[in-house]
Amino acid sequence: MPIRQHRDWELKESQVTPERVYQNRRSLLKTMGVGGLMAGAVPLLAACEDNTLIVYEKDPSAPLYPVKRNTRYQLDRPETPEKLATTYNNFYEFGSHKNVWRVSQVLPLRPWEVKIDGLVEQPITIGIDELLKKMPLEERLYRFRCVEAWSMAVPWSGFALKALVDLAKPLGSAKYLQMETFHNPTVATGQKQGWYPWPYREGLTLAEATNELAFIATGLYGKPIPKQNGAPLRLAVPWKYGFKSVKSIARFTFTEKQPLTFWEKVNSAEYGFWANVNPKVSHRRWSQATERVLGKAGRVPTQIFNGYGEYVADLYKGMEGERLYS
Ligand SMILES: Nc1nc2c(c(=O)[nH]1)N[C@H]1C(S)=C(S)[C@@H](COP(=O)(O)O)O[C@H]1N2
Ligand SMILES: [Mo]
Repeated sequence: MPIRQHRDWELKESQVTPERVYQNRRSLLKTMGVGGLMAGAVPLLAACEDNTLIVYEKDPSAPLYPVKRNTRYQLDRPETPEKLATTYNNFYEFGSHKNVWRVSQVLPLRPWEVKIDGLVEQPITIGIDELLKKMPLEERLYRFRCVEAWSMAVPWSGFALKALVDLAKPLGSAKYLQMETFHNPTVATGQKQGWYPWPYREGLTLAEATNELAFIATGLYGKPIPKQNGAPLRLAVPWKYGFKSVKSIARFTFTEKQPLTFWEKVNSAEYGFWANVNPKVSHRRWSQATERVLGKAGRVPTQIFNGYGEYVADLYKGMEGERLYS
């Protein structure tokens, strides 16, 4: 069932056929396996001419956007067109193809509880809307470089990960921050594939997590972040390969030991913990020297730390013996 998403404020009254709204709502809710959805978040549905099912979903965070841009972070290239950044995605929970934007629309976003636990003064469970109220929202333009050698440049909205670390009050013994995606195989059918170590897990050192660049994105292009890009909250660490930027986070855990991450578990020969961008260190199967910019012909040179060395190079001083770049 192909599904296309329009946010409720984009809905034109004339586009909705009431009978089909009524007929489809029940069947979609069934497909979604939704029991616990709040009344306010029940999606409105309509079928458009090509029989694509459109989900008109009330997103309670919508009025928060757009947020003020932080001009400290400038791009060296044009913004990627919104259409491209939101229709060419990696999200293995919904399949291993790039066209996950359609099937990911079934992910229910409310209620969305975020757990903060591990080595903290007091574990916290907080709903996403409460969390958004507490966090200092801003917009940042960041480059983004996938390990597969494609790249984009997008306006994320969200907050510095450091603000969440401060809220969590980690103990002195905490050295790492582990981040995990939801686990819901009924909805995210990719999670039925048992050879992957679900839930998707990533991690940073606390020094990385509190670096000014580490960002939690809750919006994109001045609107709530689309499901396919990792709603309702995902990591954005632009100096690392894209797989570090874990989507749809449900849990933050402070640990003493380095977390074993999703791709490291799948294939540790090719993917490690650090995964900092470096044009001089090839992937085992391809060069990382250049990248294909989404929406542009040809290739451009890749930069060390994806061009963010002035902010992050110091984090890795004295660690030259480690596998920092894959
Ligand atoms: N939970 C989860 N997070 C994920 C992934 C994934 O499959 N599942 N893919 C990663 C990879 S490989 C990339 S390149 C980026 C893609 O982000 P985008 O679709 O917003 O461009 O998400 C990362 N975060
Ligand atoms: Mo990626």
